[in-house]
Amino acid sequence: MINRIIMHVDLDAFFAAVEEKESPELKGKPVIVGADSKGGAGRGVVSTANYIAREFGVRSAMPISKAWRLCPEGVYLRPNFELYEKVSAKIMEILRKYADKFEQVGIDEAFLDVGKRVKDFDEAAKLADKMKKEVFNKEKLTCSVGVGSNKLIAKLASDFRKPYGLTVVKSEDMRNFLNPLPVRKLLGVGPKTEIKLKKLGIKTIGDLAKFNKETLIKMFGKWGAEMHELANGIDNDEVVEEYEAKSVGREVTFEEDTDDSYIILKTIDSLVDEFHQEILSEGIFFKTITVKIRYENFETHTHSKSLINPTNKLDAIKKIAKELTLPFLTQKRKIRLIGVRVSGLTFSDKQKTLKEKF
Ligand code: TTP
Ligand code: MG
Repeated sequence: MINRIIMHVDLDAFFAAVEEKESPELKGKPVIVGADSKGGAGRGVVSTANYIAREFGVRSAMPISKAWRLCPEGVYLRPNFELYEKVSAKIMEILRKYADKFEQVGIDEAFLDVGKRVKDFDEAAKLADKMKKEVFNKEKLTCSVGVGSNKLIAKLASDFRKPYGLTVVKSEDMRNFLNPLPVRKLLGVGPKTEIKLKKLGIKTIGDLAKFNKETLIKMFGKWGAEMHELANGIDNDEVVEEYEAKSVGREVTFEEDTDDSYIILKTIDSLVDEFHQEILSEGIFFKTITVKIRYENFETHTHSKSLINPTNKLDAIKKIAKELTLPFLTQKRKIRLIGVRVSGLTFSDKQKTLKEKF
């Protein structure tokens, strides 16, 4: 895991930026996308706000009624997810060309491993700049890019300067970059952990990095050790193609977001039934099963399991797909999309002979 060069790209005020691009009359105004504001009486939350609305203090996940109090002159819009998904797909297509390995992690963000196509961070910076400009020229949207030696640093870097920022953190600058950042910036450190850490006198990532690891383990268990590693800039997580090129599968967006385990598990069965026929008729055997889950806020996760011996069995896919899904169901969060895919494909002997003949 040496000398990696990873980029993280994140679009600026994504939903609001797409709305502004569609309706030029919004330019220069505060734009808030989210639940129905109902003149201040609306329930539900803000999905996102453009940078002008953020100057009024409006933020993602804030109650829409509070946003209204802070910014009554704002333009309030309901989200148009289909449109955002279309625009996202176009942008991802552009970004993908810049990567050796590409992993989309949300509707507006992706990791790129560029270690094979650039020789150092300076070249990576030039590549990132070119990429940002291509996105802007073709889609009229701005993104911010972070470059670092792993995913952790790249993500923190893309968040560091926004909008339309480019932050490159060379390995030798990593410590100075991380030290002053608040612990909340680390993935997994939520409000509760933040309070516990504060009681230990830990406010910044630098404080956490030099704190005694054993004490953290005593307090937080395995997560304590992981947190300490992150604070020290250690992250070996690789950029993985969401699905390998050679794969078979299906995904579906629910008509209505759901946290109903019965519906979700039934959907897995029917998705697998759909593509299993293809597996049999094409004589495919596979090793890896991947489940993809997208929550209502578009946060997307994939979980995979690889078998030692390739199989083509219907029951095996269903069983493993459900095992991989269960941890997502215990969270009682509404799910928007679910997908199941098999990869690491091999073909049966019959198929091989056919291939050799033609
Ligand atoms: P983010 O990238 O977190 O936010 P953003 O793109 O709006 O703004 P930034 O410039 O800070 O990156 O999320 C991407 C989109 O996901 C966002 O436009 C709307 C949606 N979203 C929600 O619906 N709810 C949320 O709580 C968050 C954080 C995002
Ligand atoms: Mg964004």
